[in-house]
Amino acid sequence: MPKDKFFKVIENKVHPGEKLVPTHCSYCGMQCGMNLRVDTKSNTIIGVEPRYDWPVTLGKMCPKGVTAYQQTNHPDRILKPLIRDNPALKGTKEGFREASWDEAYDLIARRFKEMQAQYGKDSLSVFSGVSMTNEKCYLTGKFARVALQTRYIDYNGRFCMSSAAAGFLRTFGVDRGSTLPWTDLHETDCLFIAGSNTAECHPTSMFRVWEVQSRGGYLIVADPRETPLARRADIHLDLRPGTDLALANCMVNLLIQGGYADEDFIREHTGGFEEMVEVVKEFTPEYTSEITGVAPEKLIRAAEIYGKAPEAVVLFARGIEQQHKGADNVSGYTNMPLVTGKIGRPKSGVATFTGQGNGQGGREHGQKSDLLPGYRKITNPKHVEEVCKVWGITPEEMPQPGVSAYEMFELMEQKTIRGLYLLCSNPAVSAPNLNFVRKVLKGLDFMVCSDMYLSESAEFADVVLPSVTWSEDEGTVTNLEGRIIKINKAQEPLGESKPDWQIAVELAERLGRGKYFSHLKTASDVADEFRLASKGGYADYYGATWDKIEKQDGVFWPCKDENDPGTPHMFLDKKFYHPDGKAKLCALPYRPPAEEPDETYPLRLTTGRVVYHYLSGNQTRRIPFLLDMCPEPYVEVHPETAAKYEIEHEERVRLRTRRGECIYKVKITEAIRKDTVFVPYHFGHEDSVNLLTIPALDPMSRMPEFKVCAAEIDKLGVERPNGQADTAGSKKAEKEAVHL
Ligand SMILES: Nc1nc2c(c(=O)[nH]1)N[C@H]1C(S)=C(S)[C@@H](COP(=O)(O)OP(=O)(O)OC[C@H]3O[C@@H](n4cnc5c(=O)[nH]c(N)nc54)[C@H](O)[C@@H]3O)O[C@H]1N2
Ligand SMILES: Nc1nc2c(c(=O)[nH]1)N[C@H]1C(S)=C(S)[C@@H](COP(=O)(O)OP(=O)(O)OC[C@H]3O[C@@H](n4cnc5c(=O)[nH]c(N)nc54)[C@H](O)[C@@H]3O)O[C@H]1N2
Ligand code: SF4
Ligand SMILES: [Mo]
Repeated sequence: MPKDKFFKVIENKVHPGEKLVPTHCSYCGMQCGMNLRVDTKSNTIIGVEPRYDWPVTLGKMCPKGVTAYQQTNHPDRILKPLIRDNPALKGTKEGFREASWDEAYDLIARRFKEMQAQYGKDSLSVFSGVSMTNEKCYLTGKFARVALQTRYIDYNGRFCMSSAAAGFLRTFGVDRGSTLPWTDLHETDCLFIAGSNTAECHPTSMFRVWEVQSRGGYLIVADPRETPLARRADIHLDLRPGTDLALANCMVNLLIQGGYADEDFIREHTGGFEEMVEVVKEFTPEYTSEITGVAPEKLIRAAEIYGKAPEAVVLFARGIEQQHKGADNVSGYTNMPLVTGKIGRPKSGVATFTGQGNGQGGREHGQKSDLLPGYRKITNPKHVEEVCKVWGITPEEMPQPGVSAYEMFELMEQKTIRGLYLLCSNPAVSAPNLNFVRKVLKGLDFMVCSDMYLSESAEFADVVLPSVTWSEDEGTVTNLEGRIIKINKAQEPLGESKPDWQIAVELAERLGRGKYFSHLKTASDVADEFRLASKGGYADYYGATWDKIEKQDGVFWPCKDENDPGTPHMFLDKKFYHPDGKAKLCALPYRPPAEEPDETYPLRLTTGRVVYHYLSGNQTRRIPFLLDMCPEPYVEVHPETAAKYEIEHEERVRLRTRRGECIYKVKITEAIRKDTVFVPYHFGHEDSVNLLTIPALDPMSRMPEFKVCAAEIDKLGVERPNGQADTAGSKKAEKEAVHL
């Protein structure tokens, strides 16, 4: 890849007694380049330096990145397997004892075999995550299908990227999160960003955003909150949560009305235009303003800016995707570049901000209930046959498709699923409707959790297995551009912790399925089999060898063989992946959120992130600097709304929905709509906002509607609507007094 204008050669200084191990951050999809500083005497990680030579992030990191190294030798690491003999203590931190790997494996194998003998193969389930390398994600899928022989596997990307995936698949026939490399972004003329808190969630993209404006280009932001990104925008479309589809349809309508449609492109490279026009034509600025609450003039101006820009990129993130019409929102916004022909060339296109470090690769290779490696479908006999050849099983042995992440919890309640192997995810904090999810986790016959720290979910486990951190293993991940990059090992695993691929191999042996796994002795062995398994799928990684990744600063998929340099820009030949080679313009009638405000619950609750914490917070709440900066959750309330409720800044209030209630400190801010409140979701136990969220699932992507439900605020100390006296606030105060 050519280097861009920001690239400067700055040599990293290596201090005596140290070496630098080039790698990438453990957290978000930006995958900033970093060098871990390793003390050569003790061979331990002691710090971090930015990697100025990494072309995507050029030495930039955020507060999480600069402290990420503190995870590795953290005193909270689990150093040996833990077993809990007394199931009555499930749901607490109590009752665990340290055990040997042999004892843990024997217990797991015995219980898994007993359960499958009694209730069938599908009584076991796997729930995984994508903070793992491609190799681990791949092997987790194989472990479920070949070692456990169960249909029930799904993963935390279902709560993250599944709407983007479903929307892109429908529109393009392929799901690569970005059609262009990030090194193009600052050279475009207009960024249209919807539902992304970029400055806090992908902070190292911001220098490219600012560069667009410095060059005279435009920034349009659609978000109910005035985030740091929205504050700098030329136009802030401050819509009501859950109304994006109306806004997207309006943009497309105005682009067509304004004469910005590219008729040749539409005719030659898309299908569905007429049907789409039938739907979008209703979305006049006035009608759309009624639904979204955004002033008509702003809508008109936004469409004009996007329409006039010679090059433009549409970007979005979970704000539009975590809705029960998330996939429609994705296809709706993706209609914009398709109608205007601003796609399939450098500096123009569409991208989603991939969330987790390996949110892209982790969804392509078989952790999803219906997918096999290389983005193959488990329902397609040809695909199944291709993968069976690599795995050495027969197509009859391949399990059927399972169900999505939240639906697995529903099957646990029904006792269809009785056992769980959980790795790399913390659903006791991050799943919606937690009163239900925690109850079903507690009710499982047997649960194993692999994590490097005792997470809130591990508290429900019978056996906890100590995994390594990202810095103690090697492999590849795929960043938000679709660029496959290399994570390097900087330190030997702490204590007796092991990488998840090794745990899968050893456990498969105990389950009597060793012959399918025992040849995998190193991470690189897994990589070789993984590349082969992806070969011929459309997410083809076969040519992305570790050597090539190092030489080329990463390899963009698809990369079919050793001579293929990979594919930084998608659709340069204007060929989309549907059988007719065309992209689909989608006709998407508007529908409101699953739960609209009413008299009892008059506010819209939306949830999301802050810069200092990562996801369930199980990693970042252990880092002193990050916890100091953001020690607890809060609820953002507009000053006028606060006045109406007679509540003050920093006062504790009860926030409740039809599913539960939480006590939060109030943060009064002008940066939110009057009809909306916001809570960051990174906190556990009684502080988890997911006690309140609604499990309304998108019919296509099965994504829960984390971004909108109806809520009400109660002032504490006043009588509750049901007439009972209020005690929750004083309990919290008591707890605080003890802390002090
Ligand atoms: N600091 C930090 N960075 C992270 C993460 C983290 O936990 N912390 N997690 C990573 C992961 S896995 C992910 S998925 C990404 C998430 O990255 P983002 O999607 O950017 O983060 P969120 O805070 O979930 O939501 C983004 C924005 O959506 C807005 N929003 C809420 N409802 C709506 C709506 O109905 N419509 C629109 N248009 N906007 C709405 C919110 O106000 C918020 O500003 O971040 C990644 N980066
Ligand atoms: N209300 C609300 N809820 C949300 C969201 C929201 O915006 N609002 N966002 C959703 C999104 S986008 C996401 S991505 C999910 C994320 O939800 P989770 O999957 O719960 O996210 P993490 O906190 O990353 O959980 C990963 C766990 O695995 C551990 N871990 C890290 N690396 C490894 C490894 O290599 N091996 C093993 N075995 N363990 C490891 C970590 O310590 C941590 O406990 O949350 C979703 N939930
Ligand atoms: S922006 Fe993301 S990848 Fe970069 S340092 Fe921060 S958390 Fe890590
Ligand atoms: Mo995510």
